[in-house]
Amino acid sequence: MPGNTLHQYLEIAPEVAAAIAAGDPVVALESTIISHGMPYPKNVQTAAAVEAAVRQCGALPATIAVLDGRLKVGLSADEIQTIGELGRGAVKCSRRDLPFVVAGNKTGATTVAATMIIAAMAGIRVFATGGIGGVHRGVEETMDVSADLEELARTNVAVVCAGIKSVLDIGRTLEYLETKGVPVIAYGTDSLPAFYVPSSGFRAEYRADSPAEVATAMKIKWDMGLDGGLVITVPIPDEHALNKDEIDTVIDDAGAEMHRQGITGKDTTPFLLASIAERTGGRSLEANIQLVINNARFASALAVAFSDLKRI
Ligand code: PSU
Ligand code: MN
Repeated sequence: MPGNTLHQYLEIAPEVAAAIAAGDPVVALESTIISHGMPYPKNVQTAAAVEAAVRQCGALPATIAVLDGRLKVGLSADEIQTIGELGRGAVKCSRRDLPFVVAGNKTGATTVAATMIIAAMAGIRVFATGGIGGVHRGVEETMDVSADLEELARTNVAVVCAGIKSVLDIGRTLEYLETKGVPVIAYGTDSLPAFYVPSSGFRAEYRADSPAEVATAMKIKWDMGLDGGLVITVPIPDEHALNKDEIDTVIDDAGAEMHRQGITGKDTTPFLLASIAERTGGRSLEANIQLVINNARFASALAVAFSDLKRI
């Protein structure tokens, strides 16, 4: 691929490149969750645990970031350590940021949107994370709609997450995804999961009970030329879930504090995650870690099923 203008900025780790070329299962992982989503050193430990879970489940992990201006697919342990130590010192890169971070030879962590872009460039179709961005509460005032949703509308990657977090406006996020033609699938449940809690109370439009079912829908969608992503929501395991009423109160308080401090734009999600972790004495962070590992396991099974389908 070198020489191709699209790919001259891309650097794929040899092990990952070989797996992609062979059609073997690969799972993309984002890096903003490491730099901005969790504190050091738990962020680095979690990233390692997530990669290990992917390998255990028969797929190859490919954590994605921008390092010194290079779009990197498949970070080494040292590179993950760098992103983890940088924390909020890394540029949080979404679609709009990529050209400038690359042009400036900077180091940036990729959001769901930017990770999807780079995964698709590399030929990876399955991506695991904790939560996606969405329509924020108070959108009538702020117009804060995550670029993740627009990316899901256009880029062919299946994103496995733990549902829509209630720091967001869940109903409006679902409306937006419907308008943009993005399927939202709940795994093994009829109710849409809501990140820290297994159920949001919103009905999921599509339910799947096996990775193969989701893989088939992915293949058919893209065979038909229906570009864009899919959101597969996996409920947090009961033993790691938080209490719904408690977390709702905490989220309300964190949101109110954010308004008092005048925090807006790309700082919103990191502020809310940190504030919620503080207000729950770290229990939300523990839940977050567990749900990401759980998502990575499902995503690996999905990557295996999708890879099997392509071989038929
Ligand atoms: N949700 C989480 N943890 C995270 C994020 C979202 O529970 O770390 C990160 C992801 O990288 C996501 C980004 O793509 O926040 C969304 O940011 P924004 O709302 O600024 O688009
Ligand atoms: Mn935003």
